[in-house]
Amino acid sequence: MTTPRADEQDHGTPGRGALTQSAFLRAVRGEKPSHTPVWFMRQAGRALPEYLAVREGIGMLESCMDPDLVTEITLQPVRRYGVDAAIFFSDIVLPLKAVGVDLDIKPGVGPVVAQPVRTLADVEAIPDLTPEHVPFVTAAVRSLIAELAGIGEHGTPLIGFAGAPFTVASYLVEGGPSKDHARTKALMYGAPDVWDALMAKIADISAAFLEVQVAAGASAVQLFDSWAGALTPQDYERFVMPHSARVLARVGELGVPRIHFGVNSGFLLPLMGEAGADVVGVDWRTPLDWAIGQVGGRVVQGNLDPTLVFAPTEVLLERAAQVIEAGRAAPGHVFNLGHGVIPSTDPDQLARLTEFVQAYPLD
Ligand code: 1CP
Repeated sequence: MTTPRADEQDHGTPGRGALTQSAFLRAVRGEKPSHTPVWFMRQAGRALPEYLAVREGIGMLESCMDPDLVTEITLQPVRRYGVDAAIFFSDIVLPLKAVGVDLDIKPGVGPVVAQPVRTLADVEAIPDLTPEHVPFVTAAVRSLIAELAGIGEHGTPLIGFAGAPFTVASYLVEGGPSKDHARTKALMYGAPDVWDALMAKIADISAAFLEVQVAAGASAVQLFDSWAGALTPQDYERFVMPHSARVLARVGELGVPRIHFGVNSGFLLPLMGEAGADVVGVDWRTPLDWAIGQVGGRVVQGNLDPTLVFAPTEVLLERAAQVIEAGRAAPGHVFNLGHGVIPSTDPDQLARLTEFVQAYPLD
């Protein structure tokens, strides 16, 4: 198996190979695809028995650092569902671990940071990320690109991802998952200089992490600002948007499409688009037709309620049809759930949903 050199790879620029003609990359560029492309946030993971089997006895972060395992886990949902894009298997806190931050991902909990970051000295102690910190990411992306080239009519694009500065900062400041992000916002309001230093540090790390994935062949990127919905638009604009914009601008220089997503982010959608997104991800609470009016002619991604997989299949598919119909008002629409796959999801429901979306007539 040969892996293309970084400068030979297809990053979704028109005219550069079959992958650019895939439904996902066509939709993302605002061109008419053959069908509405579909993939699912958190499509790899605990909903799949084959994932549980390969992860047995191996920690989450350890898995993320093993290129063979990352390749296998990333491919599992592509094989099972035939989705239109793969998403790199990793985690938003992986780059922090790679530069030496003492953290773990605890089963059933999520990321836990040993010494939460609260002062300027804490921020300055975090090293910048270089490609040498994450050779296993480069190796895994390269092996995935080679495998994905042979899946689907035009090959299957790989989406790289990173956490946006606010969402990553929340884990670093709180020390773990949080509902209200109270300490994080206390730092933001109470020590804006420390806040800006922390956000700039994370922005550099996230941008570098995305650059590594794109250099190795990822066709698009998604910046996850999952918890940005905890902010008012004013606070988002002052304290968060400039830092996310820096990440997106750096990736924009590489010429790959950029998706920007947050949960409960209806009121933030215009700003999340203006931050430098080509595609705005819409969470399930936000009506898709309204969201399309908010994002200034941008392509949208979303936004079926992830709990609909627990409804009767005909209800699931009826709601999916409504999402596809609403998506027609945008220059392009990538079908997705409005947040990640819930671990107790029956994979057969996602298989039916994928088939339905891909077969839905667009004309
Ligand atoms: O042992 C396990 O299986 C741990 C569960 C798990 C998995 C499968 C975690 C811990 N992370 C992941 C992988 C992951 N994380 C992916 C790749 C898989 C895919 O999409 O197919 C991605 C894109 C993420 C991104 C991520 N991690 C986000 C943003 C997306 C979102 O869901 O909003 C966030 C917020 C995290 C933090 C995190 N990591 C893990 C958990 C359980 C959490 C959330 C904790 C919390 O509620 O605060």
